[in-house]
Formats: sequence, C-alpha cells, structure tokens
Amino acid sequence: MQTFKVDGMTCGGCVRGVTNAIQRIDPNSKVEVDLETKTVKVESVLPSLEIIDAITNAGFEARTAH
Ligand SMILES: [Cu+2]
Repeated sequence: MQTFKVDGMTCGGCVRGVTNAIQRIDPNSKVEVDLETKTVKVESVLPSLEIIDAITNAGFEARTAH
C-alpha cells in the first residue's frame, strides 16, 4: 500500500479523475481516495514516482505521505 497526499481535489469528479489516471497506467491497481484528508491510498506494483506522475498529469499536486 502506497499513500500520497494530493492537493486540488474538491469533488467526486476529482476523485474519479485521480482514480482513472492511476488505473490507466495500472488497471489492476486499487485506489482509495479520502477527500477530507486529501489522502490517496494505492495498491499497485508501480513505483510511487510513476503514480505521482500520473496524478500530476491529471492536474493535481501529489507527493508521497508517510
Ligand atoms: Cu472536482
């Protein structure tokens, strides 16, 4: 499980946008978005940098959370 902090998400559309962006590069990934805490949890074989890239390209600011 990888955890990211993602800024710029405000509604269900953003949640879908982030989810789709990640599942586009890894269709088998599991994505869990918590709008309130701006946290995105991802279960994926991909390295975190690639996931951050995908989220960034979708128009949001992402960084790894610990
Ligand atoms: Cu939105």
